[in-house]
Amino acid sequence: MTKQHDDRPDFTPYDGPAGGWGSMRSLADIVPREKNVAVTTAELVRQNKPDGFMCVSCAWSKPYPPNPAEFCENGAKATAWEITSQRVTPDFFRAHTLSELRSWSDYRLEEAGRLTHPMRYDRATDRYVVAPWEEAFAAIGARLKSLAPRSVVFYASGRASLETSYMYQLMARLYGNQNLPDSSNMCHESTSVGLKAAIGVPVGTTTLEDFDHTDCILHFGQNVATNSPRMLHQLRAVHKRGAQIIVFNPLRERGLERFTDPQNPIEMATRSETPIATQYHQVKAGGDLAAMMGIAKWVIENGHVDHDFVAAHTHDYAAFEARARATGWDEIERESGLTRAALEQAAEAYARSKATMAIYGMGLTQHVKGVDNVRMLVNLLLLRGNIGKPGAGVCPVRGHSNVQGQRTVGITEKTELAPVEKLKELYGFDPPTEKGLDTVEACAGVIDGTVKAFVSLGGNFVRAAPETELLEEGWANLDLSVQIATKLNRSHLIPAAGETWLLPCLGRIERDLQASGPQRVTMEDSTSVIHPSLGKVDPASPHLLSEPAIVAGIAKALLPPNPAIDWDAWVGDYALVRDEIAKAIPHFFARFNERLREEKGGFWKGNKAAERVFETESGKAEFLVPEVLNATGFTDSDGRYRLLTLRSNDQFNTTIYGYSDRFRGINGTRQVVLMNRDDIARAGLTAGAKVTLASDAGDNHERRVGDLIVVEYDVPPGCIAAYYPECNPLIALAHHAEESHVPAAKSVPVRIVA
Ligand SMILES: Nc1nc2c(c(=O)[nH]1)N[C@H]1C(S)=C(S)[C@@H](COP(=O)(O)OP(=O)(O)OC[C@H]3O[C@@H](n4cnc5c(=O)[nH]c(N)nc54)[C@H](O)[C@@H]3O)O[C@H]1N2
Ligand SMILES: Nc1nc2c(c(=O)[nH]1)N[C@H]1C(S)=C(S)[C@@H](COP(=O)(O)OP(=O)(O)OC[C@H]3O[C@@H](n4cnc5c(=O)[nH]c(N)nc54)[C@H](O)[C@@H]3O)O[C@H]1N2
Ligand SMILES: [Mo]
Repeated sequence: MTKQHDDRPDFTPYDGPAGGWGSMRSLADIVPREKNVAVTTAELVRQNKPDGFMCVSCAWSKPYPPNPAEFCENGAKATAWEITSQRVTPDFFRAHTLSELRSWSDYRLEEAGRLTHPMRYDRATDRYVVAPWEEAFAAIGARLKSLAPRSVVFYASGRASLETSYMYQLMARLYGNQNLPDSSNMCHESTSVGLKAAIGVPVGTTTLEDFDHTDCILHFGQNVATNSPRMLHQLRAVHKRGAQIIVFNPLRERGLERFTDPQNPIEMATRSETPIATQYHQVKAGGDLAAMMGIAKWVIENGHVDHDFVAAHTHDYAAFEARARATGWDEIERESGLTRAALEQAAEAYARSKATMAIYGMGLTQHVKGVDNVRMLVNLLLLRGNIGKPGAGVCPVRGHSNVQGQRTVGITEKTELAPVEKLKELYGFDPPTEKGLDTVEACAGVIDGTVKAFVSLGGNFVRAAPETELLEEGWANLDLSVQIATKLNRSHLIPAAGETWLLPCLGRIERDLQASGPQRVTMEDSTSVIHPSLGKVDPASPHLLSEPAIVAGIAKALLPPNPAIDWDAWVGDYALVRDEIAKAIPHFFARFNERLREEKGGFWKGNKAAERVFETESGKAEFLVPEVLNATGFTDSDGRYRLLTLRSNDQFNTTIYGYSDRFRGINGTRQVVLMNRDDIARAGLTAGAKVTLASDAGDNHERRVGDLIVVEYDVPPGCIAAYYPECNPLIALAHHAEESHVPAAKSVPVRIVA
């Protein structure tokens, strides 16, 4: 039985595989709790199918033709969570003030169910009260018109469709800003910046087919069994073919060790398991640059560089080679926490491989040197010509199901990534060219008062972002907060000084009926495949509007009429929005609607780097010479730890499904800090003790998180781990990746106070 938070905490190491019966039991717990069992089961079968809906959980690629059951434990939880029969009605808000709701846990807030009515915050009673949609749009439009466009932020959380996202960025640019941060700014922005500079594209180069041809995978900082479980099918197949899977992760994550396919009756009946990793290296948090330098050094010094590829396709190799030769093994060992022998073993396997893929996640991107991490991984691939051939390439594993697609259609604060020339031509206006605010800059603006209004297309910004305490204080001074959401969360409970609107929308699994009939939407997965998605479940409430309808409602109240834009017609038929996308971004979306009809499983939008066309400054793939090998951005000192913030197997970002982190054996609580046995002793603590963590950012601002139970765990010395979002109050806003501004959530400097 899955533990709930009121149960007694229990820390028993898990010895089962990923997947398997544990995964089935976890589902058997959560699906009935959401009390929509018949609907959920039918919907699970439609998940990630050409005529079904795209899973609302992760962005991992969907095969075509699909597997009979292309869903996983965590995708099923996300589905059950969204189509729950629980409702947050006007009665709910009559019963609870916002002050009271602020004392609720993230779990309890979302567990209350789906939002049903558009609401306005009423300060006199400290409650949300029902308000008609027309009143909401008129008030929001009027308030935004009274503000300077540069003081308004339009955030997006990565789930909304390509159609909604295109309309949203267009509204912001017509209004006069590109303050369009997106969850990507807290996530894979290090990828967008790093890969763009290195190989000329901001996204990965591989597709699912590459898994059939690869003979080595370098796997850095990604927790597959929890965050992209469907990828276990590909990894297992790779392992069964006898290929190498070399993992670098400070934690021994179960899903990277072994897997039982819950959809395979024989494996389930015989309880057989497939190992995943062929080598597992417990690198220090922030030690990957050093580990990768060790591999590169061995490859170079032992004559395994593909000099033909390097000469034909890359730039700045000589400087990188000199740096690798000059770097000593003592520095590499110290900074990575790994032995020379272990790194040579990884390097030998890599050198033997004819086609290597590099897969990675937040373990690389969320560091002060996050962009260098990404570029160093590309260095490794370039050394042996591993870009632009079958079975090879770089594979960032994206987070939200359409986060990559939102960037593709213009939700970006960076002018060079948006189709501004086309927007100008199509809609006859001068799109803003002043760089917009990213997540870190938006937080800074809320804190210093220069941001006056915050519009959120999904997400839970206050909880997901760093510097929680100051952010919440600043939030309360806003003139306007607009929250477009499916479920209640902390960001909805900090009312602005001016107006606060809570606007409930349809989820992707629900039927979206408009003037021209039921609507499909589209999204882009981690490997740049564009998929259609059709919701069929009855909407959670008759008062919900679709996301395109909400964006159009605000846009019409805010903007002067434009003869080239008929917002109502677009809402009536999303195919018209796709025609606009095809015109604005023809190199990816030409014949968008036709291709959706012709290629039922979706279509690959293409990738120049995968054809060895590198649209970089030099026209070649760029080697990066890293300045330092420590990715944390701070020096180690006595009593200072590197805190890595983790997701459990029972959450989707700030959405907490329950209190069971099965693979890590942590059950019944999230208030833990995982520590190495020697570190516990050195600090004079014992397992089970309660401690407070304090930030050690050196800026004299006090940041603390208390009541954390010390759990003995296999983490490298000097590294400790605890959960996100509980630990976000410890992250200083200034502690972020240098070029990409991704908060450095995987190595936060902290001290332990008893
Ligand atoms: N079920 C579920 N699925 C999800 C999500 C979810 O919360 N729940 N979130 C979605 C989103 S938005 C995203 S971005 C992805 C996130 O998916 P991941 O990229 O897997 O992110 P995390 O779980 O934060 O941590 C990644 C891994 O990095 C390791 N790590 C930490 N520090 C380091 C380091 O310095 N070096 C190395 N090599 N490894 C390190 C951690 O031990 C952990 O195993 O998943 C998406 N999918
Ligand atoms: N310390 C630390 N901080 C982190 C991270 C970390 O690893 N460590 N990870 C970062 C990462 S990778 C990310 S992506 C961010 C996540 O940041 P966000 O994307 O802002 O947060 P989520 O928790 O995914 O947002 C959940 C809310 O989205 C709303 N929602 C769900 N579905 C829909 C929908 O279909 N439409 C609309 N309009 N709303 C919907 C619901 O109201 C729900 O409460 O957090 C970042 N913060
Ligand atoms: Mo993410």
